Amino acid sequence: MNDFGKATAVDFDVVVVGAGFAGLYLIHRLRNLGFSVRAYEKGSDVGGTWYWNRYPGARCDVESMDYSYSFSEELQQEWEWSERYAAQPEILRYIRHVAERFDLRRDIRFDTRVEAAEYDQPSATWRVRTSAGEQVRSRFFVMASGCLSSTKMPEIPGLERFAGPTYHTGLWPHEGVDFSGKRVAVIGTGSSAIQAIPEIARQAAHLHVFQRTPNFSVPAHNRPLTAEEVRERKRSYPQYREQARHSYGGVPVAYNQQSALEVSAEERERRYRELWQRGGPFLQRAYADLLIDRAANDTVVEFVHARIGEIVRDPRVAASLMPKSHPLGTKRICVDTDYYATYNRPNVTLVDLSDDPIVAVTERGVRTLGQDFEFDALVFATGYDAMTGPLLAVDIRGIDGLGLRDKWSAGPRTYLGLATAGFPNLFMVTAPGSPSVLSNMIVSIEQHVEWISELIASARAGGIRSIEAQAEAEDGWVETVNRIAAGTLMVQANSWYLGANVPGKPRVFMPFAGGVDAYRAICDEVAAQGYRGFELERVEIGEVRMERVVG
Ligand code: N01
Repeated sequence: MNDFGKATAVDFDVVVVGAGFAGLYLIHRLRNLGFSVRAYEKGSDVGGTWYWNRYPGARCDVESMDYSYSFSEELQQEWEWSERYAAQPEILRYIRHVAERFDLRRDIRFDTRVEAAEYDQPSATWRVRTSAGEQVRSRFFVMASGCLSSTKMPEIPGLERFAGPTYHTGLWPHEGVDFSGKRVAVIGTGSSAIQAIPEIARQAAHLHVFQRTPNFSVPAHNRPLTAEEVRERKRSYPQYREQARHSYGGVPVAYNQQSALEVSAEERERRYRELWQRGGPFLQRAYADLLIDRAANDTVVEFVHARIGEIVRDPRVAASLMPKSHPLGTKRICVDTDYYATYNRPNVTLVDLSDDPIVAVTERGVRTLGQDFEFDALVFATGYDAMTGPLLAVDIRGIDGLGLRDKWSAGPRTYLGLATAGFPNLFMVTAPGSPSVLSNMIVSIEQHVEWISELIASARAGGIRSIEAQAEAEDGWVETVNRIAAGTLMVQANSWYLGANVPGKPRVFMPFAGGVDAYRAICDEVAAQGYRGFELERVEIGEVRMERVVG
């Protein structure tokens, strides 16, 4: 235990919420720095999102050799990814391997939720209460609870009336589900649905897909990795990872600096086809202005509409599948295997809800304004209360009992997406105000964990017992995040980036859209300037002296 300058005794230096990619790396890093850590995890094992999301077809849309930790050269050399895009079981095996390799489970309490955490100002410690009735005190409290871990059911009357089984993609039964011979409905057409639909269609007697808003999806072109590819990437990993850390989205790709409008229609078509053939989410980065200029974006929208028209045989179904209400890339682009082609199957029906919305779930199925449907099983692929949901699920109280839920009632406010004024010694990994969901999560997680651990280590070295974001620094950061988002088309879509999928949620663009490279540079500069924008409280023998570091 570290005394942080004659401070009150604590049970742990740091309490961490979550044992996914972020929580595990925090345990490892903090432990290596000599801190005592306790993590709490609501699941029965490690894995976070990959522990819960076991729906058929669940797969990462970032390539496996990018979507993996870089902090240990031995780890990245010894682990063998089998496919270009890893499926959920393989990612979960990887996370378990990491937990075992670094002996991380001994600091985790599974099947335990953190219900409340309260800051005690006189002692500058956090009192944390869990669902197991445990109360512990720690100097620091770190939320590593993920961005997409609070599942959301739709606001449809009668949900409880359906007589058959219902599933949410984000809470899938561990034993799997056999849909053979069943009449199944999938509600929703986001990333989860787009992966699950082709798999469920292969099994079910009949599948109805209820679509409120079509999404843009690009083929993954997933395939096994060749031994040569793996060898080559492993050989160049140190440089490759460094490039990833200094890229826009956490994956090193060469971005085209041209405008889509300054090249000929033939050249554009060639480039879009090349990226479509390559597969994966990079179509939205084909030209520099796709996410900032509607006319430029229209060119890529037209390209995708044409591909949908080519793949889907029934022109009416194809037309329904063509997104028209938002520019490409302003909602998370989907990456699929056989999604559009699935609608050519005789056992698949698309129900376009745009002018015939769902009005109720009934005992036997789903009722729209115009029709009643009967099913044996319902699958809700209706998403998450993203980013703020997992943070606000815990009753977090800062100075003078201020609730985070109250402080954020008009939308999340953070400094660097890492801390929030009024809540000293609380840190958040990949929270609103950081690149998080707009980036390769693992790159962002590593950067956050390293930054937070270094801050905690320097607090110990300097006898600092509390660290709090200053309100003015936070105001400035919120303004920066908003300004960058407002310069893009991303604020035009009703996306979960803006909280638009949760009725009543304040419409605030949550992630930092300036890129991981720029973000990292800002975080590094803040640290180099003695943690500019944070207020540090140093304990001197027999007295408490406030030290302000003003940026
Ligand atoms: O959730 P979503 P998701 N009636 O919110 C519909 C990540 N992820 O779980 O658009 C009818 O995107 C809703 O319709 P609408 C990724 O970041 C990654 O699919 O609101 N429909 C929408 O179609 C992703 O973006 C991977 O009109 C209703 C759907 O439900 C994020 O997770 C895989 C409805 C929800 O889509 C979330 O994806 C999976 C209602 N009442 C997920 N309510 C990969 O790495 C909601 N909907 C590949």
